[in-house]
Amino acid sequence: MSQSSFETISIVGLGYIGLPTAAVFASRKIKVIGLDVNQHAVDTINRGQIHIVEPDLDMVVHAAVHEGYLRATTKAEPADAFLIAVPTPFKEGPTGPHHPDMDYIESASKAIAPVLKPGDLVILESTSPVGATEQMAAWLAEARPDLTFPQTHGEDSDIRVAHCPERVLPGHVLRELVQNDRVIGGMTPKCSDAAVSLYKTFVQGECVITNARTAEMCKLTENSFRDVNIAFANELSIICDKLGINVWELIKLANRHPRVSILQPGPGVGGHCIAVDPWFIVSAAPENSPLIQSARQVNDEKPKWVIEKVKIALATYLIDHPEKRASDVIIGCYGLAFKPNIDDLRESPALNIAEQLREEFKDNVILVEPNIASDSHNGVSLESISKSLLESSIHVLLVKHRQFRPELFSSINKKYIIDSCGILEEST
Ligand code: SAJ
Repeated sequence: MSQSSFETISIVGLGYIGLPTAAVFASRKIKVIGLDVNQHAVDTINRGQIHIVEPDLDMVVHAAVHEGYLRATTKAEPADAFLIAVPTPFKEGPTGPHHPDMDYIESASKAIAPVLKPGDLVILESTSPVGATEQMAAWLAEARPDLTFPQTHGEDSDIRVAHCPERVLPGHVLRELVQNDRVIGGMTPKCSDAAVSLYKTFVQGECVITNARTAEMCKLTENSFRDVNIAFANELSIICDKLGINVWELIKLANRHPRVSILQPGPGVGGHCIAVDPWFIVSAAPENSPLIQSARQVNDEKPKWVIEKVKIALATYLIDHPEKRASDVIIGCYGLAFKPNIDDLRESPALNIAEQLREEFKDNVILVEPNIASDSHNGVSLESISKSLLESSIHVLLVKHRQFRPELFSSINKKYIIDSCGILEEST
């Protein structure tokens, strides 16, 4: 299939992945119809604006809408290729609380099924459990018995189906969409070829072909690898604290070995990917994934450890200042986002720690998040860095935002600083 076979592309799910992908296709002068259940998102996009935060995306969407290449709707319309980029969270299920939730993929499949026609390509981009692409194809086939699908008709099917997982890093989405290699898992070789020709309209990286199940597992493996590596760093940070060793220096030294590359400890692992995707492997093979499960546990428990450190620092402060009572002591929390230099609070361990501290110490906990424009979060006012430096006695460093320069904290006694993310280690 040549590039020109795709005159119209429909992107289903206009979130953190779908919207940038829609905008990039549209910037290549391909007609893109964005489909989303969220009327507010659809209206915002049709005004040429965006409802999510991602550098430079506003410009690209604005141009795409005003040049007439991108349009959003809540009702499916015919297209030559459909790209599904909806969330895959977890829910309570037979394997426990972390069972993959396929409801959004099912609704998306049922939404596009009525408008499919012979020759169309359907791609699942959402991070998915192994077998999800076959399941999606089964839902499509059930809804459209008049069309043939790869699971029954192989290379001769009317509809081609593939899994091509997204792998872009929030904050760098527009660059990574174009430059990253893509894993293309077609249900048949013809499905893969069709998907490659679609992505080649803008992907400069290599499009590497495999089958759908391997592509699904590949995406889960990438995020699990990162989770396990971060868990190792987090475990080391707790061990080093006990042994009086600076973990940041230790990791820097160990990483000088040509075959060692340890990631950085932090207050825990957040976001909607690394803390979720490993569970899709666990729920498929609970008996065979002790390492992946332990990593999840280590990372999920890190906030608790940070809170314990805050309480120890508070106790030390009160011993050092017998004239004060706990109710006099202000605790400053620096950073709420799930990682540095973004405003995204989803599954953020920093936010979780700050909220738990507020529950216990109420208004004595002040929050600083320079990346959030609003002056409050959930009714709690957000303070400036300078106010917190002035008023707080305990300083909890939670996110290594560029605004939290190490020298700001240089005159504060280290006993009263909990540096969970290595801000004080300039060159880490
Ligand atoms: N973190 C650490 N230490 C580190 C690196 C990260 O504690 O050394 C923490 C962060 O602070 C954050 C969490 O891990 O809380 C996740 O952040 P991240 O930057 O590692 O990843 P995400 O969730 O923003 O994006 C990941 C990426 N996956 C990989 O790098 C393997 C991205 O490429 C994927 O597309 C994305 O997940 C996704 O959508 O799945």
